[in-house]
Amino acid sequence: MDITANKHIADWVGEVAERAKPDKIVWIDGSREQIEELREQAVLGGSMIRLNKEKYPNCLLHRTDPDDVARVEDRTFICCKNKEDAGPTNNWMSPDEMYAKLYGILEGSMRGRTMYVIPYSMGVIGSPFAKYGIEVTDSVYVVLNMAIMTRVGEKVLEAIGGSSDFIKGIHTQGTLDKDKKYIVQFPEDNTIFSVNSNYGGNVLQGKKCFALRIASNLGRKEGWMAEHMLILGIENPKGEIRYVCGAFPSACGKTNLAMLIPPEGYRINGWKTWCVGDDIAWIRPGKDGRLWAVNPENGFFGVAPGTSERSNPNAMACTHEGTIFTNVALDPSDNTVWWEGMTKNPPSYAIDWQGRPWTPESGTKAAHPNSRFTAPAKNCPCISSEFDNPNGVPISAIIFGGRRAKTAPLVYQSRDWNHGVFVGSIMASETTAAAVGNVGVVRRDPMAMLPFCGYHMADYWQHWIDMGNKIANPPKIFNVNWFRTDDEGKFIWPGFGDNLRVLEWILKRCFNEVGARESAIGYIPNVSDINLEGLDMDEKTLDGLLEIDVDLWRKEAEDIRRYYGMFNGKVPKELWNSLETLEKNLG
Ligand code: GTP
Ligand code: SPV
Ligand code: MN
Repeated sequence: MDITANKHIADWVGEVAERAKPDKIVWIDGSREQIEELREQAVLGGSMIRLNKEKYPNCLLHRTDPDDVARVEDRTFICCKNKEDAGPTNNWMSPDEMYAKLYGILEGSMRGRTMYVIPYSMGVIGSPFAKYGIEVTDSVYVVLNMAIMTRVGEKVLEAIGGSSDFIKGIHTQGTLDKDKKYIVQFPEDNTIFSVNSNYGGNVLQGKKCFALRIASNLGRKEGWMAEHMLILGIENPKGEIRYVCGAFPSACGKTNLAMLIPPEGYRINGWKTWCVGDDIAWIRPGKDGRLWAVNPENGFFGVAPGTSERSNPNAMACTHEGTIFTNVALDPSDNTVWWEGMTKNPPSYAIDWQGRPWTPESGTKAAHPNSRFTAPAKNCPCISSEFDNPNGVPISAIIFGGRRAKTAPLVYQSRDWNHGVFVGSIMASETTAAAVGNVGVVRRDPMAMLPFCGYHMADYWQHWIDMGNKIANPPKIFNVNWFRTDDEGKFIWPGFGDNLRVLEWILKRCFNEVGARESAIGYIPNVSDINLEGLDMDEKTLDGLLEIDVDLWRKEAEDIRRYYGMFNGKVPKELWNSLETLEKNLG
């Protein structure tokens, strides 16, 4: 491939190499042979383990440094000229200061190593949604994961042509020193730096760094939206396929909903589900006045623990070929993988995610709670036939959701688009192992974008309001909560496949096929309108799941008022209006 054809790319790669001083530069051409060779090299070099060739053909296991297992939100920065533009929810440093720091870390960091240059596309190459990037990295792990998660290689260079319109990304593993770890977005320069990490969302830059933090800035400028959302097609017995997007915070059920299998009663009647995406949606207004969405990724970087033949057989099927596992346990008896929740009975002996001997009596987790699989989207048995459609799919509903033990009901519908934006802006959820820090603490995570919005959060809400004004047929906006608990702390709603019962109501609402009750927070289903057939749940329990505790919601409204106060008077008036309506409704 002609690597010097684009002077902007060649000059920039040369400049990075001059600083990082790698022994060798390798351009990723996207060929099967090159990827195979790098996989073999990783296995021979000891950084990856090849799994059972019959049960897991072409699958590898990787273990990260024990201190480098998740996204690091306190080390993630948005570096734009004015601090105000990053807003109160992002870490900020001036670009000059940050570049100086990063170039200091980059200097000579690849000595003795190979620098890989990965041209990649987010979205189908050539699609009106597609955006291109070049990530240079000294990590084979990054190359092999990016080759699954994105479309890589020569075709991307061809699409970029002579243009300077590509996102520059630099990654060096460095020393993995926790205190010198930086994940940095420079939205004004379309540049990304990840240093001293070699984990998932920190370093697979196409994902959170580009497709959300940088892309949210591009979307704001260009009139589209970059969202932390799954995309799911739901086919009813008449053969109509309707699409929904769902924004749930990290490790709160996007992958599971995106691959759900209808309950038996639904399957018999002809219901089917089609996965378009499990983590990120790029959304644009179409000529028909609807919103259209694509999944810019090409694979799944899914949470392993809890994934089983029972909870998510589609995800299990995804992982049986060409998959990279990160920080799961190894069952050495047959060289296969295991994680908590995969099977009822754990293996009697395993090698844990840190490479140590493990037994069920060890009292520790065999797999890290944020262990993941990187699987090609094409492996998914229910992958949508629209997956590669360059124009995406039309969206009927947007669904927000999170982990709330009490406050949020199973489902409710916003009164209109602006009220829906309010519902998204007040999302709160218990934190999970997807990011380093406390787990199980409720925090506000607007639109599931708290860690991913690349500019001022209140400007982002304004962008949502503006988008609503631009589209004639906006999707209806809902909120769901699969995670309400009983007095013993157990989930009341069965979740997973049974979530289709709620989706059915949501879609009926979108097409005016069912009524609803008005409540203080929005429209709530009539209990008889959620299909409980084949489910071991009575209407009284369902009624409890739909209950709105006025005292809790009054406290919630107070907290929202406090929360909005953080944004320096920039919260859109439409959202204040919704808050006032809520307060009034609660009395
Ligand atoms: P990221 O990839 O981090 O953005 O996460 P995600 O939103 O795709 O989360 P995922 O679907 O992987 O779910 C994470 C965890 O939530 C797993 O432990 C699942 O078992 C659990 N989970 C998912 N859906 C449900 C549900 O409907 N009910 C319950 N109780 N748990 C669920
Ligand atoms: C998330 O944390 O939301 C993920 C995993 O999807 S990571 O790619 O590590 O960000
Ligand atoms: Mn995610």
